[in-house]
Amino acid sequence: MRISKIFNGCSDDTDVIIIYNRGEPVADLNFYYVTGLVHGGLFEGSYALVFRDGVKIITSKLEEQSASKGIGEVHIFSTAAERDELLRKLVGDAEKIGLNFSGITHGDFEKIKTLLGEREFVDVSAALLNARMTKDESEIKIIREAAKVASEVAEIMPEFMKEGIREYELAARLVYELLKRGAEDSAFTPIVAFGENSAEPHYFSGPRKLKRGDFVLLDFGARYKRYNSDITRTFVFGRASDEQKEIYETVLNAQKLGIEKIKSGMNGRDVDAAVRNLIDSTKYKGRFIHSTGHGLGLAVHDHVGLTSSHDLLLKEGMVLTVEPGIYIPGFGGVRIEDDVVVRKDHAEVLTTAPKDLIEI
Ligand SMILES: [Mn+2]
Repeated sequence: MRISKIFNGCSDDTDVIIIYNRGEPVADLNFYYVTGLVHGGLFEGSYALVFRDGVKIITSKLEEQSASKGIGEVHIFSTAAERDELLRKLVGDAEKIGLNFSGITHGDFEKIKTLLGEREFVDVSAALLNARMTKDESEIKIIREAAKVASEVAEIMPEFMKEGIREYELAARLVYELLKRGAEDSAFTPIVAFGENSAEPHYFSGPRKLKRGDFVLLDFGARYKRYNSDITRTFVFGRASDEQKEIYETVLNAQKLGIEKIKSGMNGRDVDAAVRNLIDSTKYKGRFIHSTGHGLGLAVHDHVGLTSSHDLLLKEGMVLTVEPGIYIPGFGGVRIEDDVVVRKDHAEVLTTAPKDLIEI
């Protein structure tokens, strides 16, 4: 199924797609997509050869056990020379070879060209991205699990919000609670922002201590079986002021409207416009300074989502975030984010933590 989706986006005479996973920091997530290898292993320096009738994995002895849990035929090497030889042998006389030009280093491309000699190399990065955009039910099941872990953590975090705790202490607790619940990792460096720091959408966390009256913005996710969730909740430590309540209610209404608008056949640009217009019709006009949402999957930013700068025809099985915010420099900001699956007539919401304003 995944293979035919990918080849549908390639020219008819493409013989094989070679995915080379160098490993961090240039891991090619497509390696995991085509092999289904979601149960561990690093697979550094490994190849997945995607033929129309199946996948062949070339990986090292270190990964032998994990490799057998995927869907490909596994070939093991002990030395770099053996790996080169396996690649030459398994690619055989394929003439037209697809590569992920967006995920391979120039050096690795040159190496493959040297190893395989005179062939035609074409870019199949768009075909890979397109195939990955609509998730199959096995992928959705994993993301649902990742979302469940993140939701549970979002729900219990107020317990740990005490006067004087520092942002990075709360971030450490947050990551601990994720892993304790079975996340294999934090999906990304969590954002823990108190007070005025919450006005910066991509803040991380620092030594700022929690004070009465602060907004507490938590944006984080769980990585589970290589897939990610992404959730944001904003709290008020103490009693919320009228201004804080007004900002919060405006964001919440906009976020709910965004979720209501999502269904298959809708344009992501129109969802973004509806959310943005709601905020811009209030005194917070112009304070929503990023896109409404992004695609979510093996990558946290898996593909373009709900934004004014791109058309995106929503299709069943797409997984998107919906995360409007309002940011007032020097004062603070609110963002509320959920993960949803595009269904025929609605959006299925995967993140379940409460969204009404919580005063701690
Ligand atoms: Mn997000």
